[in-house]
Amino acid sequence: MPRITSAKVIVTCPGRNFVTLKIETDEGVYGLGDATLNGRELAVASYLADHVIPCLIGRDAHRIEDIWQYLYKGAYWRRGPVTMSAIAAVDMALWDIKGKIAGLPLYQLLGGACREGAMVYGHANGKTIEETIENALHYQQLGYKAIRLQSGVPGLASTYGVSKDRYFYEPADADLPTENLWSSEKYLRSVPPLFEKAREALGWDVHLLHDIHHRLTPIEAGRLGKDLEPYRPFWLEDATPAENQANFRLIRQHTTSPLAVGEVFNAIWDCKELIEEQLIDYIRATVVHAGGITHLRRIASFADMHNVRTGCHGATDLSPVCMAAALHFDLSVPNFGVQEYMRHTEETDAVFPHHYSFADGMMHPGDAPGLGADIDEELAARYEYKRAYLPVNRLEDGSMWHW
Ligand code: KDG
Ligand code: MG
Repeated sequence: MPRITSAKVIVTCPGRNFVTLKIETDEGVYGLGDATLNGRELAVASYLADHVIPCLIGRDAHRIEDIWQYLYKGAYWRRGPVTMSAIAAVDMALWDIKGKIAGLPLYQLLGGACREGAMVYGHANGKTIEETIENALHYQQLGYKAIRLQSGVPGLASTYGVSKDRYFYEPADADLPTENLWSSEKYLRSVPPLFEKAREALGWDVHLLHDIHHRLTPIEAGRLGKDLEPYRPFWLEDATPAENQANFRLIRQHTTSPLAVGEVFNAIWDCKELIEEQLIDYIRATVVHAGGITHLRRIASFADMHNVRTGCHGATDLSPVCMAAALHFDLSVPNFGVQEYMRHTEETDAVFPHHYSFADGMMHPGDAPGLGADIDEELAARYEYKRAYLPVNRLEDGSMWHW
């Protein structure tokens, strides 16, 4: 039995902050887990170092489900992004250890591959529709079969998803939250022409996606969904905040555009009605923010019963360790839909060497034992934590809005 002898939290900032858990065993095998929670990194680092690691020492690293239940039920205080990201990091690291000891890539332990690779979507964006389409054509040339389109909104100085750097979008951009101005009316006028022109330029053999980033009311989202129906979007993401899951009932009544939601979800309870009532088509929960491989598989099985497919969040704030875990998950779940792939910078990839690869619009986690992702601790130590916040939104009258 591999006993956990020590564990530590590594915080590094190769261009952006990442929190990584490393668990060591008496068999000389270690495992890694991503614990990054964008803009709240140190809260998870402390939760792990101060409250979780002391409970891990001496435990049998093979007892993944039992340790998951221990950390979830045993804390008394359940759910929430901090708790669930910490549990996720432990879970990922334990699966990594199990895979390494078995000498098998994680997807083999999860039942083996049900597909040759995971279809990923890339991010095309630009200040204008023309720029976005030019960027999308580039992704199409690279072989992407699915492309997310985000464009600047005329009359608004900035908006979610439109990057200063065309290929690497980093929203957590300042030491204190940047204040942005938002107008749903202006935004709603800007999206249908983007999709119309994108279909003209890119044709119909590519999936087109769009992220609303929680900014519309349900009835506005219903209207946008209807307006976009002629262009057959693959999905509309995070149409409205989902704390009240009934919001999606209203959207569903008005449009057949497929709906995706859940990158901020932490537990199966966050999507119980959404899935049970078939109010969504894709669930976006991720390995790192939704309790690890163990819990995400539970969500995926529940979703499968209700014709909901997976579409894991894969922005740059999810480290390459999480990306590797997501790809093993994607390869092994029957109801996989698509995987987001925002690409990390070279600096980040150097700190986290990994075995996953991209070819022809698909990704594969590789066949190295465990997750197939590592951390270069010496290099990581050169990048000190740098406080960085996500922006906030205000409406034109000054009141706070969803970012
Ligand atoms: O940390 C927040 C980002 O991951 C998020 O804004 C990115 O919405 C996002 C997406 O779909 O990638
Ligand atoms: Mg999103």
